[in-house]
Amino acid sequence: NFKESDDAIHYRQSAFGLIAHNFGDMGAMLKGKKPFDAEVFAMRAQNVAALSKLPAEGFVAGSDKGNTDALAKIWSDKADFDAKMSTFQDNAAKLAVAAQSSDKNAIKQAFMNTGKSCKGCHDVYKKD
Ligand code: ASC
Repeated sequence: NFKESDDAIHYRQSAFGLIAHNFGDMGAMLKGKKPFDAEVFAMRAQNVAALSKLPAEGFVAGSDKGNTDALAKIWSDKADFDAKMSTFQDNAAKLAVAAQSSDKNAIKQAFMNTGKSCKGCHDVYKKD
């Protein structure tokens, strides 16, 4: 229920920005660019899991026009796009669970799976 397609674009970009901030900090911890803080990491993983459910609402029909990197292919291949979005959400949920454990390998694997679902969608549906 957006008034203008610009509002939908702004909404999803805001959600993606929050996801990138949280996910990026987790990556910095896993890459040793900053100390690993399990509590902060788990909080960020929960943020990403919750935030992952937000952007989909912003992909309203016709919102490939305007200030966006979203490709029209999203709407012509909507079922595949939705499936990829759903995979991302599942992976983010699994990452939040893994982050509750102290199994660093499981955490890293879950983080990589989530990152792959970010990139997998960007490669196909985002302007470069
Ligand atoms: C990020 C970010 C993405 C993904 C992607 C993962 O931190 O902003 O778009 O990770 O690069 O491969």
